[in-house]
Formats: sequence, C-alpha cells, structure tokens
Amino acid sequence: MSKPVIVSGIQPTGLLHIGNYLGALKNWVDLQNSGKYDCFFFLADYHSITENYSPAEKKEQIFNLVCDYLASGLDPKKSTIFVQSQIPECTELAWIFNTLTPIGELERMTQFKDKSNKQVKNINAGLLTYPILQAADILIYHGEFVPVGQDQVQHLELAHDTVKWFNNKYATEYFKDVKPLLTETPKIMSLIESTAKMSKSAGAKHYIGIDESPEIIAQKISKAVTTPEGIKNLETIYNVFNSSMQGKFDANKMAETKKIIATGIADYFDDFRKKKMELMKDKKRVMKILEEGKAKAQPIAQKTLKEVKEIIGLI
Ligand code: AQP
Repeated sequence: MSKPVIVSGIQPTGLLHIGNYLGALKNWVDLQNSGKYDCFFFLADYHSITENYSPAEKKEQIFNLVCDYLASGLDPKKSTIFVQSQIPECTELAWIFNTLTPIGELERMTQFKDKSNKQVKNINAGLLTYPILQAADILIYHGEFVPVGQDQVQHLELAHDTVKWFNNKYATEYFKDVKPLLTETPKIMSLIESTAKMSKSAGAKHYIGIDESPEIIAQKISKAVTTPEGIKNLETIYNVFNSSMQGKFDANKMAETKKIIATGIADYFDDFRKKKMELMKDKKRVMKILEEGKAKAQPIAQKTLKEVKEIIGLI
C-alpha cells in the first residue's frame, strides 16, 4: 500500500527564522523520519516573486534555503526536495484551478490583505492568486497532509475547497481532501511587536534567524518586549529550546531568563550552523540534490496533469 503524501514549501525570501522552524521545518524533519509518509518539500520560488525582490539575490536565496533544509535534517534519500519553478506542470494545473476559483474567495484571504497593505505599489495578481498555486503545489503530488504554521491554515481551506469544486464540477473523486498538520507552536510572535507573527519581511529586529550567531541572538532576545503577550511568546520559545535545562521559566527575573533563552537557542542550532557551513561550501552536491528531486517529482506531476486534462476534456 502506498503511504499518504505530505507536501509543503517555504519561500526563498531571506533568513529562516525560529517561527518558520517551529511552525514548519522541524515538523517536516520529524514527519520524514517517522517513515509513515511519502514526503515532498519544495522551495517556493514562484510564490516568492509576488513580493518586492532583487533578481540578483534570488539564486543565492534559493541556495541558502536548500542548505537550511538539508542542515536541519531533511534527507534526499527519504524526501523529494525540489524547486517549485522547475516543475512547470504545477503552474499549468494552477491555471485549471483558476477557472474554478471564485474571486471573492481570494479577496477575503488575510495574507492577501496584509501583503497588499505592506506593498501598496505592487499589488500584483500573483498576490491574489497565490493560494491557487498553493493548491496546485499540493494536489499535483496528491498531497493529503500539509505541515504548515497557523498563518497558512486559511489557504489550506481554499485547497480543501478546490478539491470539492474540481470533484463536483467534473463528477469525479479524483482529488483527495487536503488537511493542515500544525505543531504545538504554530504561531511564534514577533520579538518587538508581540501581537504580530514573527515574520522575515517585518525586519531583522522582529525575528531570530536560525543561523544567526550566539551574540546576535543574545542581543535580539535582550530587546524582546515584555508585554503579557511578549512574555507568553518568550515562554513558548523557552519551553522548546530549554527543555533539557533545569528550572522553570521565571517571568520575575526577565533579564536572567532572557540570557538563558538566548543560550538555549544558540546551543540548539550549533550543530545546524556547522552543517550549513559545510553545505554552503559544496554547491555542486547541493545543486545535484535539487536536480534529483526534480527528476523524482516531475514524472508524478506529468501524470497528474495528463489525467486532469483527460477528466476536463482537453485530451
Ligand atoms: N511566526 C511563525 N510561526 C510559526 N510558523 C510560521 N511560518 C511563518 N511564520 C511563522 C510558517 O513557515 C512556513 C514558511 O513560511 P513562508 O516562507 O512560506 O512565508 P511566510 O509565512 O510569509 O513567512 P514569513 O517569515 O512571514 O515571511 P514574509 O515576512 O516574507 O511573509 C509556513 O508553513 C508558515 O506557516
């Protein structure tokens, strides 16, 4: 019997932060290592160009992100790791899903509203149709489970609806339902704006990058706000990264507690930082992993697209 399929991706837009790690990447590694799933993890480069970006930096961001994946424990022998834009069948499927999706469903998406407010001079159609491409990313590999952070749950509801719209319109049961898989820490908050999620685009003071130096981590944690939500967030972070240490989180001694948290994070990612540095020196090996991932993913995508085209009457 074939295993249930897991699909997820991260945008190559900058440093990965502990929110991305605790909401998604750490879970990917655990799910991969459970051996219970057929795992597809991609680098969402097509999604990332909906934001303002520098073409000169994009290749480096892709390389940096795949090194993050591998140094965190994703294993090309156990998971299919590839770049989204290298599988054009996926964008073709997204076009077909475009024809099923009511515009109103896209306009009400929180991320579309947030990103439109952040980049008022670049409210491009891709920002609006982003969740359609995300549905195609998942369904082209017949994904059933999608390990993501809380902020992506609304998009996955649209993927769930896409299955319904497709199956109803074409009187088929071709696609299976899609469900999110959340961790116990699905929403890590910004260090200095404790009611907003930790996010790359808000600026470096808001997040802890997983490959930042112990000194930078200590600096950033020392400046974290101690509003009630801020303390709650720090406690969540403490509980993950300091689980093996003696003692409990002490909100009455925040200066000391912050030092413990910073050391906990820096130690936790020590091995990761070393592995990542090694990988960054071996570009050839890393790029080969992406080529092999493409070679595994593409035949599946081609088969799905062919079957979909048959169902909808194009071939
Ligand atoms: N703060 C967070 N807490 C828990 N999970 C999070 N994720 C993002 N932020 C948090 C999860 O990380 C995965 C990858 O995210 P993404 O790169 O696709 O884009 P994003 O959600 O837009 O991430 P950022 O950091 O907030 O980037 P910007 O600022 O560029 O938009 C997803 O599974 C996401 O849920």
